[in-house]
Amino acid sequence: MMVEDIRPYGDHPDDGAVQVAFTLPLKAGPQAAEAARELMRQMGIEDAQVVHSRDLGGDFTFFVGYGRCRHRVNPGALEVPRVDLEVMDFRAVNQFVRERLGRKVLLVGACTGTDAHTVGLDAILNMKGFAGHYGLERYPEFRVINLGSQVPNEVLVARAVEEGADAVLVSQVVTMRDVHLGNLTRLAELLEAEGVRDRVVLVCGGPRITHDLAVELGYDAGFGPGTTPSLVASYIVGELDRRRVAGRLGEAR
Ligand code: B12
Repeated sequence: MMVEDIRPYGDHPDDGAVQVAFTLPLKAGPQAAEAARELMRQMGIEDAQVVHSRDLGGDFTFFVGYGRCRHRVNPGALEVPRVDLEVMDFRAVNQFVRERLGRKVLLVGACTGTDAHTVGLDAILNMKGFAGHYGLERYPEFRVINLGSQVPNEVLVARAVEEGADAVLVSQVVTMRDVHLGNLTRLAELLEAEGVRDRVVLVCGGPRITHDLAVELGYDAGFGPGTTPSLVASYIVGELDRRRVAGRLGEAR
């Protein structure tokens, strides 16, 4: 179905109904509420109403607003940055590794820097998996080393080098003050400095990670919300195979 120029849906189709939430650096009161409404109007929201506000103390007020969004979007005209591949299931990935790579694949993962949010990385790596997909530890053709939380980049790189990792998987959930950008960049640079960047498939993930951002930071791929272990497994083994084939072609020349 070709969808064009849609608006949000609330009460009835195309009514544009939206809810927004934000905090203003203002003392709670009528002046602050009017500032919130004006801001919503400037966002393109008509019939802007403040339906909830709370004094956060320290001259900050939190607002929830409702209104009708004037803007429209044509989803068909958008280019979606993502890892584009055919996702194989558990059985197919293991078979692919046996037939195409002929050896076990070694994965080293960590939440790096100060980040202690392990749930996302564990969803991908832990045996029990996520959203009905087995985690990568369950794959007989993978060996997984999960270093856990708050791992310094240096420790992750040292372990990846020591073990001869095929892939390094990094999770970054906290993005306050763009801490993830510095962390991820330093890891890529460190692998480069150790001369192993080209020898590993380097992937990162987290709720605010996009594939485009990851590539921009020097990664092979980035995975955002809703990522399944099967997608990550399919990407890694596919990438290892592409590199294997490219290497073989190189030798033949
Ligand atoms: C649980 C949680 C915690 C737990 C973490 C426990 C643990 N062991 O992980 C605890 C209580 C410790 C915690 C602490 C903090 N938290 Co917290 N936390 C959350 C919460 C509620 C859920 C996160 C979660 O588990 N999501 C579920 C997983 C499955 O989703 P996911 O991480 O997106 O993972 C998926 C994908 O992103 C992807 N993925 C993720 N990683 C990777 C890695 C790879 C390699 C790949 C391929 C894919 C991948 O695949 C996963 C599956 O699809 C979120 C809010 C929210 N609702 O999201 C806040 C949140 C992340 N926390 C936040 C904050 C601020 C903190 C603290 C700083 C609070 C404080 N002031 O102390 C501390 C920081 C601690 C630290 N040093 O990191 C903020 C971050 C804001 C920001 N933008 O940076 C959030 C968004 C809450 C908020 N709205 O303010 N937190």
